[in-house]
Amino acid sequence: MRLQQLELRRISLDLVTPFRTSFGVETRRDILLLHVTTDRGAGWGECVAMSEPAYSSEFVNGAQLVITEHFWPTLAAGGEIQAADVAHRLDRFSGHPMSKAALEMAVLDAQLRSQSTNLHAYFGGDRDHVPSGVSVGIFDTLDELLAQVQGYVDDGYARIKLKIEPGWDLEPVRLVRELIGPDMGLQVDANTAYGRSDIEHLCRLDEYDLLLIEQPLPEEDVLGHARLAAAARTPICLDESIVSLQTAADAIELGAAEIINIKPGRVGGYLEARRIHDMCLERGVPVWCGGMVETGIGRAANAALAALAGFTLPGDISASSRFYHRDIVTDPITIENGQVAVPTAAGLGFEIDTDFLDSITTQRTFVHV
Ligand code: OSB
Ligand code: MG
Repeated sequence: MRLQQLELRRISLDLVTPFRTSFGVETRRDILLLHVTTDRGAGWGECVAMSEPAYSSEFVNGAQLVITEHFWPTLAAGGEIQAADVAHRLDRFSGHPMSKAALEMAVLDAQLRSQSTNLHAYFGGDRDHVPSGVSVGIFDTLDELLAQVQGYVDDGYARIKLKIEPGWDLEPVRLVRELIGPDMGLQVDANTAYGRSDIEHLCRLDEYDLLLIEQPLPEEDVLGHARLAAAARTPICLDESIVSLQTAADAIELGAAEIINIKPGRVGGYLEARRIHDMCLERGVPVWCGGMVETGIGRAANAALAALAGFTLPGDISASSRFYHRDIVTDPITIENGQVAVPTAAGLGFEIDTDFLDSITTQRTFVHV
C-alpha cells in the first residue's frame, strides 16, 4: 500500500458515570482517532493515550504532536508499506507505544479492508465469543460500590475487577465477594498505588479467592513484584510494567508476573500484542485482554485479539454502554450471557457512525504525504 493522507480527529465523549482509579478520575474522554488514506482504501486507528500522563507517560496532546511531527513523516517517506512494517519503521523513535500502535492500527484496518478480510480471520482466533469482564472504579462510599457491582452482576458480566488503592482495598473486596458469592470471578487492580512496604498488607487479599492482583507496585518495580509474588498466594498480574515482548518475557522469567494483562496500545500495537500472547501460550502463562476505555474501534479489535487460545481469563471487554451513552460505531459491543461476539465486519471489525462521529468531533487536521 502507498500512504496518501493522515487525518487526526479529536472527539469528546462523556462517560455514563465518573471512572475513578488510584491515578485520577475521568468524567469525559478526549480521544485521538487516526484515519489513514492509502491507494487501496482507508482505515481507522484509535489512540488509547488519556488526557493526562498519569496511567503512563503518554497523553493525548503529546500523542497528536509526536504522530504529526515525527511518526507520520517517517512512515510516509518509506514507500510501500504493510501493517507489519509500521513498528519496524518507527523503531528508531524511543517510547510512545500508544502513538505507534494507533498508526499501525489504522494501516492494519486499511490493509484488511482492502483484502476483504478482518482482524479475527487475520489472527486466526478459534472462538467467535469471548467472556466479558467489567472494570469497576473507586467510589466515595461502599454502598455506591455495591449498588454498581449489583448492576453489573444483573447485566451478566463474567467477572468483576475492582479498582483499589490504600484505604480502599480489604473492606470493598470483602463486601463485594460477599455480594457476588464464591463462584464469580473477582480480581483487583491497584494501578501502581502501593509500595514494597505494603507486601504484607497485600497478602491479606489472599483470603478473598481473587483471580489475580493487577499492578500493585510501580511500573519499574520488577523486583518488588517478584517479592510480592513469592509471598502472596493470589497470582500477580502486570499491566503498566509490560511495554513489550521483552519486558513480558523478562517479568515472567524473574517471577514478577504470573499472569499478563495484554493491552495493544501499551505494547506498541496489535502485532506485538499477538507476539506476547504467543510467547505466554508457549510458556503456559495465562493472559487476558486489558482495556483503555476504548470506543467501538478499539473494542472491536480487542475482541478479535481476545479470541486467541491463550486468552484464558475474561478481558476488560465490557459492553459499549458500560462507559458510553452512544458509540461512534454502528454496531457497538454488547454483552449477552456474559459474552461478547467477536466482530465479523471487514477490517478491525466495525463501521463508523459518521453523523454521530462528526457531531462529537472537536478538531480535525490533515497531513499529506
Ligand atoms: O489499568 O486496566 C487499567 C482504564 C484506563 C486506564 C487503565 C486501566 C483501565 C481499566 C480498563 O481498568 C477499563 C476498560 O477499558 O474496560
Ligand atoms: Mg490495569
